[in-house]
Amino acid sequence: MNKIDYPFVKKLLLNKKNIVITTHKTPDGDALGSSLALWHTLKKNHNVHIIVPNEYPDNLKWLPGNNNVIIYENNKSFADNIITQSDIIFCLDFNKLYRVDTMFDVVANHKCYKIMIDHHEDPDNFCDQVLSNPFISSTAELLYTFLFSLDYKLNKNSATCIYTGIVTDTGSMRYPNVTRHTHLIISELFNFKINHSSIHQNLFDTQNKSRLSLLKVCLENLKLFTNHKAALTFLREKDLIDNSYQKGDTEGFVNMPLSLKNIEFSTLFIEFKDGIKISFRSQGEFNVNLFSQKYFNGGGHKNAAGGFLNTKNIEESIEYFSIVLQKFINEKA
Ligand SMILES: [Mn+2]
Repeated sequence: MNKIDYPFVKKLLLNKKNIVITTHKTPDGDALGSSLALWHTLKKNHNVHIIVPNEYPDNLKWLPGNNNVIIYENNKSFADNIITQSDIIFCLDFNKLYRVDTMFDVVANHKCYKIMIDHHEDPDNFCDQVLSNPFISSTAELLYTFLFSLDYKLNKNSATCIYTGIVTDTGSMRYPNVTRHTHLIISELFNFKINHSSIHQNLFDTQNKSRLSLLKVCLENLKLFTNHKAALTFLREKDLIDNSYQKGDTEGFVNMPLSLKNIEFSTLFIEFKDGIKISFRSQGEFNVNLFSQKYFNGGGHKNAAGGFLNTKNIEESIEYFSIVLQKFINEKA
C-alpha cells in the first residue's frame, strides 16, 4: 500500500500542464470510467488527453466524454506526439507497464512526471507517485479519494464516470471488497444527480445477439469438478467465428457458474489465434491470483485473475487444469 504526497501533487497541478491519462489494454468500465472522471476534472485548468491502447466494448461508449478518447492503435503517430509533449502521465487501473501493450516504449521512454492510481497487487516501480491499494474495490473509488483530497469538485459527468467504474468492478456492489466507504462515496455521487438506473441499463442491457449465442455454447460446455467446488467452461476459436464474436461479448461469463450451489471457483478458457486466454473467479478463500501465477502465466486479485496458455488444444488444457487444481489443493492442505 502506498500513499500519495497530496500537497506536492496539488502544487504540481497549480499551473497549466500537458497531461496524458492512460490505462490498460482493452479498457473495462473501471479503467475508462476512472480515466474519463479524471479528464472531466482536470480539463478545466489543463491540456488533457486520454489515450488508451486499443478498442473497448460498445457498452462503454455512452460514457460522457467518450468522443475524446484516443485509441493508440489507430492513431499512433498523433498519440506519440501528444505523449512526448506531456508533463504528467496518469496511469490508471494498472500497475505493470506491459499492460499498456504497444504504448509501452513511448510511455517508458518519455521522461515526465508519472502518477499511478490503481488497486491491483504488487505494483511495479515506474511512477513517481503511487496511490495503490489492493483492498479498495476499484480504481474509481481510489480516484474519488484522490480528487477529494485535492479539493476538486465533481459534476454530473465525472460522478457518472466514477459510478460506472465502481459498479463494473464490484459486480454491482456485491463483491467482498465493497465497504461502507464505497457506499458513502456512491451516496455522495447521488448529490450530482447521476441517473443510476440509466447507467445500469446502458452498461448491462445493450448486449449483442452474438453474446447470447456464445453464452449458449458456454453453458453446453460447462464441466463441474464437484470435489473441488470448481467449474470450467470454454469457447473455441470456431465458436467465436460461427457466432460473430464481438469484443466484450464474453464479459462476465466466467462469473455465471458461481451462481451454482456449492461452486466457489470458476474458470473460462477462450481459444484465440495465438493461444488460450483464461479468466478465473472465486468466492471465498480460493486464491485465483496464486493459482494463476503458479500454473497459468498470469495473476490478478485473490478472487479474480487472468492467465494464458500457449497452446490451442482445449482438451489437453482441461486435463492440465484438473491435474494442477488437484496439486494446488494438496499443497494447501
Ligand atoms: Mn479496476
